[in-house]
Amino acid sequence: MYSTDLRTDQEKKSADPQVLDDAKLWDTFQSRIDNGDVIEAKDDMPEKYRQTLIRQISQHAHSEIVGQLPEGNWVTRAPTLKRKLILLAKIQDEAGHGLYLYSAAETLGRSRDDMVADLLSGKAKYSTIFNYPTPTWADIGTIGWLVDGAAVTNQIPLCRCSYGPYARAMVRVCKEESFHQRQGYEIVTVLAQGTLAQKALAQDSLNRFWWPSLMMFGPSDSASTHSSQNMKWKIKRHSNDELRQRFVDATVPQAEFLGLSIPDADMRWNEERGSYDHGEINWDEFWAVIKDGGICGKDRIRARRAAAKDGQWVRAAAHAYAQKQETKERVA
Ligand code: FAQ
Repeated sequence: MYSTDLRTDQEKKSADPQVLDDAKLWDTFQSRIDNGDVIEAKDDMPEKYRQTLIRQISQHAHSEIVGQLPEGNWVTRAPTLKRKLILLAKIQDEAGHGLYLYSAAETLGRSRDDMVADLLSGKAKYSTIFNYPTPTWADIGTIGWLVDGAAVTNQIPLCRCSYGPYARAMVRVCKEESFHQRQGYEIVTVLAQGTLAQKALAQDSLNRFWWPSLMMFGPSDSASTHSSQNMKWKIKRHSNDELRQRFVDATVPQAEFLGLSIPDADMRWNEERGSYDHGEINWDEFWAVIKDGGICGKDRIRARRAAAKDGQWVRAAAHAYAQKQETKERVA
């Protein structure tokens, strides 16, 4: 795996996976998947499998990177030094997740520079959740509790994804996201058990983040374009609606324990299904945030463009250093 694209042309060439397009080879590939084989970077794979992984892994990486911004908004205003340290460490973890994920995607033959260029040009997607604002400290608790909670529900099955480099990256990511979820729930617990004003802050944040968190699992199964093929390839192990339901069932009792109300008048326990029924998600809002960036989309991209520009000299220095080392090694 490569953390930055510092490979020589020869190395890049040898890392390119073989592409499978012939029908017979597709069958062979599918048999490997059905057998539970793990696909590695240099294995033969259908071009569509490779492209779909680049799409999903790079979107996931962009989400981790853009996902630092709503929380970064609170680093200078965290209520105590301890909270500031925890928040800084969490944000740093998200940067690390982005790094593993870009590295995993690079094993499929797309450079990190190209993936980042797609993000900065607005071509690539990232999770809609990060286009919602974080105006109060309670939002930092809610992001940990709900956003990391939804992320970990979605990502635990990805630890068994058929593509090895992605699956392995997910193991560590999930451990860290679980910890993030608990730190967020602890922030919300302190607020919910605090003064009436603090509890109101926690409730207001839950009201704003509940529905966008449910949207993190993607469109309903009937509208999901990739689910069926991706489940066949064992990239996805469960459908969007299955994972969303799992998240709802785990989270509603957590809200009840805190004395907070889920902002859904139709939420009720369904004895027969052994699950909660929930109200209809506003899919118009979901697609509008994807298309237009919602409240914060323009700011998020502006911030990432500024970071790319300000960090250009660091990348140039790293390249120059790598080239110098390579020349030294060739001479030695
Ligand atoms: N936002 O056919 P499907 C995190 C797009 S990480 C934007 O169902 P698929 C950590 C989808 O790309 C959060 N777009 O797609 C953190 C597709 O568009 P395309 C990110 C979305 O891939 C926490 C179209 O809709 N996690 O939170 C969204 O089978 C706290 C049709 O959808 C991952 O990326 C959305 N919510 O299933 C960081 C996990 N949903 O490409 C900081 C890995 C769908 O055809 C702080 N990804 N779309 O133009 C996945 O599991 C899947 O890609 C899904 C979507 C489940 C997200």
